[in-house]
Amino acid sequence: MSIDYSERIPNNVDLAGDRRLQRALESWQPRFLQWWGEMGPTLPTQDVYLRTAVDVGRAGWAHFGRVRLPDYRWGIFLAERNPDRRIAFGQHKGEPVWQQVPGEHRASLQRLIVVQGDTEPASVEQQRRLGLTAPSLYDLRNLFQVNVEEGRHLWAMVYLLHAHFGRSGRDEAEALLLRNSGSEDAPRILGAFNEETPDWLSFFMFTYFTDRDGKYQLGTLKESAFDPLSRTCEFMLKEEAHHMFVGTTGVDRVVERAAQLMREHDTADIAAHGGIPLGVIQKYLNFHYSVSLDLFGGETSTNVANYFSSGLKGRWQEERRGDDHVLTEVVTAIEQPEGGRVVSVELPALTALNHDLRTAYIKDCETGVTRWNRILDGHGITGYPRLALPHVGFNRRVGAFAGCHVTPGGQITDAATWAAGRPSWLPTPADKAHVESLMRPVYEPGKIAAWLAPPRSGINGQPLDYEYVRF
Ligand code: BYC
Repeated sequence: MSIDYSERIPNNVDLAGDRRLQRALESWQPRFLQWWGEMGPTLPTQDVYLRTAVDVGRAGWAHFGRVRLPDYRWGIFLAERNPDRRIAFGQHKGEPVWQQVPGEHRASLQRLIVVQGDTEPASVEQQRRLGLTAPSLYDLRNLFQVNVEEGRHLWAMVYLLHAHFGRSGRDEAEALLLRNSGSEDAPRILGAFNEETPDWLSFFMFTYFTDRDGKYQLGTLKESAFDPLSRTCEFMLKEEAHHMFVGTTGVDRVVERAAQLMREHDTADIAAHGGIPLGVIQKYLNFHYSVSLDLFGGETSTNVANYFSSGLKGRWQEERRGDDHVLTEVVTAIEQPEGGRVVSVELPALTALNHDLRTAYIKDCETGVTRWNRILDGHGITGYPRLALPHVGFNRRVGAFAGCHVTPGGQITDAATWAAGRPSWLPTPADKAHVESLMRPVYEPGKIAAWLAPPRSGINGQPLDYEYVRF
């Protein structure tokens, strides 16, 4: 079903056919816009070259054009319904998927939707000041594209809450606008979404590592037996791909510029030459990767076992897996700290599903590191340590390694050794101050800040010197 843009709330769910729901969402809409005005991007602009979803089908779903940010058409878009879709896993495997929420799963499903929904506006809040220091109009436009789509992902979850969870769903939808990233009194639910994103290196790392958690979590919710959740996540995943592109190519460009400066000046200490040294890039990577690993929850979790068995949340690429999709008889190995060492233990696969998802995520993260190191190779950089993912136990607050002092190499140490190593492993105040000192806005079409390389190509076939944002 194509998207109806003549409606106040663009949608492909026949909102006009359900007046009560339409009215409820129309009364949430001004509150969303107020939140966007107060907590969204702070940089005033005239218009931005953005893509807007026009269809949910495979081909040609996006339209590009200049849009005033507050006029962006946030709406409700679900992927096409497959009338034959059946539950792929758990106790209900083989049964038709649910169009309504079964009473016994109401609380759990609502919780999952609220947690997912909470991250979307949180990221907009974290990124709200970045426009003030954008390294180019191209980057500024990408930031705003990410922001409006995260806003739309909030709409996606709010639709589910309003349409399927009655009064408590409406209350939760309201609360999604009341919690704020980093707030003392009402913080966002998950840790990584209360961290700051104060500079563009953090933004690129966030969109590489934290948006990638989003990809994997949405991938598991796409498998859900609750069909409206599955369909909405399927469409969100299409939008999400661009966010990760921003992260991957953003870090590419920082690494590339670092390599150029290292060659030019024959030193790794390129801070004085306006670059970000590889050691600092590694520390930012360590930080964003470790807080993103926390987003997978504990390695062992009865919550996740229940979600899986009851059909609420599947595994990454569930249907491509060769096992029985029920997992009651299956065991798996996980790493955990024991007596000062990291050991491997066997556990029921069902309770280790967060670990299963995290394993797929880590493999995906490694592709970025390989590609950044290839950029260094391409510039003939030798004699310096390559970028690497730290050990899963490093800097963790959630799961088996929480409270342990693990080095990036995977050694368990004591608090004093860890504290002494910390400045070499995580960004120091001096590192942050240096990165901050490079954050000066470049708003001239075609111009790029000197701390990163230009992108390989423009957006939607436009040239690099296109005026992606007008003031
Ligand atoms: N911080 O059994 P456990 C994205 C809670 S990112 C604080 O180990 P479980 C995006 C947990 O809720 C994707 N609390 O974990 C990216 C539980 O509390 P209750 C977001 C945490 O339940 C960039 C307790 O600790 N989507 O989309 O198996 C930009 C025990 O936990 C944390 C989702 O996460 C934490 N890090 O799984 C924009 C999907 N971790 O219930 C967007 C929905 C755990 O005992 N969420 N806790 O009170 C879920 O699937 C699960 O809630 C989790 C945790 C994966 C988060």
